[in-house]
Amino acid sequence: MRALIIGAAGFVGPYLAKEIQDTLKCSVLATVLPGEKPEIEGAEIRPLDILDEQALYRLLYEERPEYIFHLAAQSSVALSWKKPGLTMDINVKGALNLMDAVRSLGLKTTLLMVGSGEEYGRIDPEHVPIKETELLKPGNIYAASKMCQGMMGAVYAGSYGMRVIMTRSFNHFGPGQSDTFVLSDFCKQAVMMEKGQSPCVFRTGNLGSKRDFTDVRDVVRAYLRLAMFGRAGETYNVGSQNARKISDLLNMIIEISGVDAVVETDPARVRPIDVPVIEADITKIRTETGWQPVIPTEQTISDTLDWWREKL
Ligand code: A2R
Repeated sequence: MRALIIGAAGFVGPYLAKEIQDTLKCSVLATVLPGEKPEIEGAEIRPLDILDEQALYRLLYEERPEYIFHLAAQSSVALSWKKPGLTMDINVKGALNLMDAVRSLGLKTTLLMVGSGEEYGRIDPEHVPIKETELLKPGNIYAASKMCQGMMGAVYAGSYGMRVIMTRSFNHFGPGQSDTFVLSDFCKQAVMMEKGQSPCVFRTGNLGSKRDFTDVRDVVRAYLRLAMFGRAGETYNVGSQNARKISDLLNMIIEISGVDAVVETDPARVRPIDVPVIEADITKIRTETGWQPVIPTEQTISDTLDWWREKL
């Protein structure tokens, strides 16, 4: 048996590769963008740009994987404001290329398409925690691109009988995440202060919004449960169902790291439109697959701080 991870050089890929090996006990083929050189333990690595339709088709023709996990994306909301065309190309056209290659080859594959909690956009506070049946009102280009991916996944599953399963993954974090994501950025800033590499000032964006954060190691366990037990054509929230204010999480980071610092707003970190509360209702994934997150936020913060301590 063979599992394929597309876009494995990012944050989630190495964790997912390990989880697949532990759970499915099968070999993992991991694609990375040409030029990327990640360390992915136990996985065979191949270069692939998902916008190269022929290369994608050739890879699937040769490998015929039983499972495909689609992670490749332009995954930054901030960058999606600056590069909307690129975001749409990678997240929409890339996803379409993948599903259509699977269709045209007639592969009997389970295809997990990773979407985002951002797809829900501005939610009426009375509708929080958000169920999968909620109307999607994406508030940024990244969210719109992921919504398109999910809609295409439902069409491919419904019209061609393909086993396509979609996630709406809420914020995840942990060791190894880029500092373009808020909690990793705060952890990095704390460690720079510890090491005397920067003044004791946290530079922050919108601290008032509430977000639903899950440890990346819990997130990849959810992806495996969904690949094994999810229903074709269905979309599942992956989150904690426990939204927390970014300011509270910053305070937790300050407390765990022990740095003595002041907090200042940095206009460059403030998003043009921010959604006040995002929180997942995870009843569907919990009842259908038995998954729920188990790693406490304090643990994730502590591990992420340690990771930055080693890296910086
Ligand atoms: O943008 P880069 O250089 O970091 O490369 C990303 C890669 N990627 C691509 N892979 C193949 N063909 C492309 N045209 C292409 N463009 C970008 O996908 C990166 O190595 C990988 C995605 O990893 P991250 O951005 O670190 O996302 P993460 O946190 O691993 O999340 C996985 C999925 C994404 O679909 C997110 O939108 C979603 O979970 O939350």
